Amino acid sequence: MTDETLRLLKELDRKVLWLAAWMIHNANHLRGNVDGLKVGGHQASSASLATIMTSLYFHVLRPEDRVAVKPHASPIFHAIQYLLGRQTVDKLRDYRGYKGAQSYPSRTKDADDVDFSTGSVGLGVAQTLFASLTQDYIRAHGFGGDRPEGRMVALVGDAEMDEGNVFESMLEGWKQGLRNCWWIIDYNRQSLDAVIREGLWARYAALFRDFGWDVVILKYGSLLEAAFARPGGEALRSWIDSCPNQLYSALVFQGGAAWRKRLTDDLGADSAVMRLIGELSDDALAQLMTNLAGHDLPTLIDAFGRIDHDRPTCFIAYTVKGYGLPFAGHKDNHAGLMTTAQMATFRQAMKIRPGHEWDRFEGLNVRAEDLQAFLDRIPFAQGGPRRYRAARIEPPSELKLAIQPDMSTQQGFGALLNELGREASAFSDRIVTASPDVTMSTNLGPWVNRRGLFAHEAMADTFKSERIPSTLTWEFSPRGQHIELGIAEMNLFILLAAFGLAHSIHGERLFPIGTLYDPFVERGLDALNYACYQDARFILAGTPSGITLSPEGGAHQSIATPLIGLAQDGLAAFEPAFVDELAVVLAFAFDYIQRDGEGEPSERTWLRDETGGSIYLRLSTRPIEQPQRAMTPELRQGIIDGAYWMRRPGPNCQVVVAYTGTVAPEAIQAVGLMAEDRRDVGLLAVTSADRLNAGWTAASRARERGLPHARSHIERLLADAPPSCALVTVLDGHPATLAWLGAVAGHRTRSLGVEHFGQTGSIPDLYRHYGIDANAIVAAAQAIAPGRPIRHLKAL
Ligand SMILES: Cc1ncc(C[n+]2csc(CCOP(=O)(O)OP(=O)(O)O)c2C)c(N)n1
Ligand SMILES: [Mg+2]
Repeated sequence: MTDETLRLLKELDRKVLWLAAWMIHNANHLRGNVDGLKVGGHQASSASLATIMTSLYFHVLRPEDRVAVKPHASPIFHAIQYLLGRQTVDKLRDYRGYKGAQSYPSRTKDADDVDFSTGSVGLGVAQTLFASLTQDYIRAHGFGGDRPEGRMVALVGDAEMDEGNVFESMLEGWKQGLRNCWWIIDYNRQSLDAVIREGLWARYAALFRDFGWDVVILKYGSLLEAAFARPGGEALRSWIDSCPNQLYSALVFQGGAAWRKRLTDDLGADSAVMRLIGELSDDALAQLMTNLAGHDLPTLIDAFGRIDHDRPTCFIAYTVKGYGLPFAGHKDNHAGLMTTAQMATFRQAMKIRPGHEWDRFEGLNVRAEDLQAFLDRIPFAQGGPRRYRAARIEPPSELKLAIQPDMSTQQGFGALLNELGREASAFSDRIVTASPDVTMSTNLGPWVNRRGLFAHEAMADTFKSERIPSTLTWEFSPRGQHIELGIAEMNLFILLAAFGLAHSIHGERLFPIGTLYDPFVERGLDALNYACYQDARFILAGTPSGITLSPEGGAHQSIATPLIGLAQDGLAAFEPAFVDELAVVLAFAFDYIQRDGEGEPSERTWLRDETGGSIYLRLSTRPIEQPQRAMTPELRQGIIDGAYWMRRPGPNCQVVVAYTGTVAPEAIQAVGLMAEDRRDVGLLAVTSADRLNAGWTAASRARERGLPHARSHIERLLADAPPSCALVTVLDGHPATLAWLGAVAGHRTRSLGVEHFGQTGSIPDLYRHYGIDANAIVAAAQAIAPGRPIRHLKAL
């Protein structure tokens, strides 16, 4: 690096710090005074990463690299993009406001090319690891062409390292032969609440080395290193090395005079040290003592430049939280905001004239043309758009399958994938499956037997070569299409986020399918939410589910997941009862996850189907009798839209039973039992409470906004049921999932489902115990649809 480059980078470093601080100040003190928008901190957290990010974006990063920025360094990220001409001043002015630059970097909501969203700490870190795996997968399958390999970089807060998912991902990275991944830990020794424990860096270093990472410790900057080389320097170094984090932070906050007093108290007898610090003014002494590597451009650039291998690398970079700002080092500085008076002093130091706060080159000791020419030349700015678009890959319009008389949806799912694995096609070659140690027990076995497991290096199945009979071939190769994961469900969801963004981040479309036991959706829920927030595209199968998994035991039952399916944005949830429905839904899913239109909601369903999203299938291991029927276009459409009449209610209908999923036999049986005593009973098959609800909500809103004819699918269906009839809903899940159906057309409603769980037993035992069997459905109908006693209702 030339002196001129260093000079320009130093200017940029100051500028980035200024802009970030001003954005926050503007949002809080200026705009906040007008619109009452009081914001939290971020100034201190941002300042601690300013120099590291300056060195990366303006010098080290190449166009193919991708970065997850620590959530609270969002202002620094936006300031850098602004200087690069990739962010508008209006968005900076509206930082944290409506449609302004986001508080935490967001792929979907920010306009300045965020690579990975962050916010829920720990997830973005792991995402870089799985993005690197995605990159390797794409190359190994020969999809990526000759696109250069990028490094997947995470800027990690030291307190983020407390999140278990970070360690879970490291273990997985080790198993998968992780490459091209850099994690830079912002070791400011402060979390949100306090100063962290002593010596954590050594724990981290040992851990990373154990997992095969290169570890680079960046402790002191060039000023301190130069001082250490002078007489008295060694004593100074050992004093800092043994200085507790709390004391160091306190002295940083107190400044030069406090440093001098403390050093004189401790090292006063050492005349060389006293001479060394005696030469310095208080300000210069404070500058020296806080010259940690994370704030020293030459040290950082040298360290990053030395990495000449593709092994995963962890940099532990010592920093000061709030560096360069008045509350630097103070343990309470997380939400710290500079006062107007402090800002005025800072402005002066930065040479910013009032009214010119947002000017890109204001206050710099360099000519605007020179800086612009430099910015135009930096490696990061040389590539084209950072977001790719991958062409749509035509999925089969129909998935064919020989349906047996009795089948479970989980069996059907395995069989459908088996069919897809049978023949190579441009489509099926892009499917990639993953499962956290439940590949077999979620029925992915036949698919894996056909397509094999993915690994950098081929590895044979010894059981096979030893001719030991086994139903599963466990053979790894770079062409394999299944990724074996350890049990950690968070890893599954972060993997789905990474593979599900392959079209946008790596320019290659993949169809990721993840399977897990349904209750463990909750184990990975934040990561699932994170994947959806980034608009990753994948298919998730939760199976088995509910209390229907019966003897598997109470600990494995899932009650709340249908509500998760209903509420999770970006995820269309289906719970088919029959395998022919599942085949329709899966074919739709392969299309839906590729959509990225912007259009208006459909006039037919009021669903925002053009935008697409991910798909969640809640499946079951319970074999049930399959209907013998032809798949008509109308039935197909109903399944996709979320419901269809299994038995249309007659004009004098007194009761409608609406069911979801594997309790179909109970619902069908209940309708039969009531037939003699209630007229024209209707049976509504609900394949997606989520899509029905979304359409209904959107159509209601459309009417309120002046489109009186807007009608959703469920409104049209329930128009067939007379207002006087009663509605009984039932599913193996929380009853609230379908309870809202009563509000659609004002039907009296009783909702059956599972609110308490934990009991082991057979399916009949449990359905009776929790009140979702045929008898319970009939009893509910009798209670809310008065009439003569229903003869077949057994005394409960
Ligand atoms: C999962 C999650 N839990 C809690 C928070 C709230 N939170 C935001 S930042 C933070 C800690 C910040 O410490 P660190 O990562 O060291 O960053 P620093 O502020 O020191 O730069 C916490 C607890 C969060 N964003 N995400
Ligand atoms: Mg910290």
